[in-house]
Amino acid sequence: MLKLYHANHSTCSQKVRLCLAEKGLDWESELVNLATNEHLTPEYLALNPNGVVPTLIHDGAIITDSGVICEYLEEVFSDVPLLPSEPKERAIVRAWIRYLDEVPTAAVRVPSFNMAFLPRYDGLDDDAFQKEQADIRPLRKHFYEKMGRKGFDDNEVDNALEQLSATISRMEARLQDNPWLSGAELGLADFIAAPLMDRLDDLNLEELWQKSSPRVTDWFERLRSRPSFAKAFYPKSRLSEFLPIGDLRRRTSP
Ligand SMILES: N[C@@H](CCC(=O)N[C@@H](CS)C(=O)NCC(=O)O)C(=O)O
Repeated sequence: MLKLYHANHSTCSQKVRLCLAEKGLDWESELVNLATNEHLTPEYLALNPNGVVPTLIHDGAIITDSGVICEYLEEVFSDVPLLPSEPKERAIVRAWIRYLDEVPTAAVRVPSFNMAFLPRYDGLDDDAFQKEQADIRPLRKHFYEKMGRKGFDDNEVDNALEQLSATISRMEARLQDNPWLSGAELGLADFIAAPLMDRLDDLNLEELWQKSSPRVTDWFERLRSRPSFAKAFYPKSRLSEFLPIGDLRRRTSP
């Protein structure tokens, strides 16, 4: 009934896997190999024209975009609610979801690529990188061009760190009066934020919150101890389990 096209280590896939686990839903796994660009094949692009994971298939309907998928699951499988019942509270959670998508989800890609994914492009010259990696991506061509095969420059890294720190400050403030980002009850905003924090932790960037943001530290511990976390982050879901973690700053060697 539910089939998820996803990648083990993809933070957007992890968001959906957390929601599925919290709701206690069974689903069929269809792994998509991002390293070999399986997400850019005509077959996959027919499902998701953006050429990204995840994609959910439910009773033959194709649902794309992790935030949309989580909200869809919430509407269809409402037995375990992950959004508050009160419309004004729901609006606050939805604003968090949009913010998390727009700011930290984008920012976290900069350290992820610089520190873990870059070796994928070893052996390509600039021309091959442009043709074989950048030009083929419907959504991320300019992102790949900006990164290049050597990684994001210091200015991009600094901008990303600034956005991630701003997110953590905003989370710390929200958690001052609420046990969860979603408010009084745990919910979608928490499950959408958690994989980003897990990625930063995996890249050894936990100093972004560990000393400065005690509420965020405590929130993350509480979330991580939930059974849904172990279900969504099964072995090989973290980059450091199968890729060497390199420097945050751009490589200077060719
Ligand atoms: N807004 C989309 C973004 C999905 C996305 O960027 N997925 C990444 C993995 S986390 C991906 O498929 N990247 C493929 C690529 O870089 O070509 C969503 O939330 O589903």
